[in-house]
Amino acid sequence: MTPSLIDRGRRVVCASFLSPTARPPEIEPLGAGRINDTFLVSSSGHVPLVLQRINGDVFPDPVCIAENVAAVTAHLAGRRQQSGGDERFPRLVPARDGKSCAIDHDGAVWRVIEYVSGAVSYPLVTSADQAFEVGRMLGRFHLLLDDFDSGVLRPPLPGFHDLPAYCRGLEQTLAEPRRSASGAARDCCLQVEQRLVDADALVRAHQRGELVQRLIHGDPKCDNVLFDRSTLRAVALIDLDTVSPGLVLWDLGDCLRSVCNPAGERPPDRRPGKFHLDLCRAVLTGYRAGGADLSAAERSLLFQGLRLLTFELGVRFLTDYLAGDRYFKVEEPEDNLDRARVQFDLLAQIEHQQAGIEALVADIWP
Ligand code: GN1
Ligand code: MG
Repeated sequence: MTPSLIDRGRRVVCASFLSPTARPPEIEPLGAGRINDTFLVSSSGHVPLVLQRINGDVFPDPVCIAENVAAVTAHLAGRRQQSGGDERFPRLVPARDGKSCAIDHDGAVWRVIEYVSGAVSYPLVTSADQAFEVGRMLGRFHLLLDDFDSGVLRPPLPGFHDLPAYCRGLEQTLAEPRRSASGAARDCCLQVEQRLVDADALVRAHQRGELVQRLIHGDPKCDNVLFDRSTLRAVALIDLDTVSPGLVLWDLGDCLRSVCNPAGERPPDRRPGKFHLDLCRAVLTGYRAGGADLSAAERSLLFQGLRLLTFELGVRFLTDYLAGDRYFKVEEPEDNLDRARVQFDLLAQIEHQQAGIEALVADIWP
């Protein structure tokens, strides 16, 4: 079969990262990211690599993303070595001309990171042991970056995790939707309306100085954790595009909403997800074991963090559905609406279990 233009473009850009003597590589899709395009590059005589096309419609400055990732991964590798941990954080592989990324004939930005062999990621968490490991890895990640000079990073995605801004974006989209808000979309809009009143709870706590910003991952959902296939320990947190200063509760909230809902973001049978308290306990116990700690204010607002991050993702999926699927990749026309419904169902469950979640936090941080 004759390779398509896109295939040929990918091959040309890939060559800028491989040694000139490398054999023509095999390039196959990898993972299920909703934003970037990711490929595994294998070529005999060369270690396997991960090639990614950074989505320029989402990230306003894709070159800065590649440079940020280079700085963060270099720091993680250094700290891991000093602390003797068993992590295997993949590093950015510069192009042959020394740059952090390569640009193809269409102006798209590509970068390459090391492939961690013998490791695997799980789209859904299936046991408390896995949940503990995800939490431990997030704690370890926060700990290893606690001395990183965030001044060297450029903001990857302005407005990321700004929930009041996402709510305003939904309102604007509703004024001129690409799809009308009927049926399930209307129900989701009602869910949003009921909760607008305290959508800025974390922002206000930050403005009052109760919550301080630290370096965070931004997207620590369960499939961004790599596990060693033989030890079953978590060995890396990947997908560092959104690393930036932020609230640690954004990370914990996002991690918990992802890990504690083993039905996933888009169950094939559209069954509502369920929030599992035992997995929540395991994640938070793991987080503590990873060495990171929370301030008193962070502990008391942890439930809000989980609640508001789940709410936020529901608002983002819903807005994208109404705006005509411009941000998250979709396979079916209703994908973003289904994803929004799952998050709003999960949100209701989280709210219903508030007392249990708060008791558990008090138990882990007595
Ligand atoms: C996106 O690209 P991916 O799949 O790692 C999104 C996250 C969402 C997630 C939901 C930059 O992450 O914020 O939580 O989808 N990343 C960005 O699956 O918007
Ligand atoms: Mg991501």
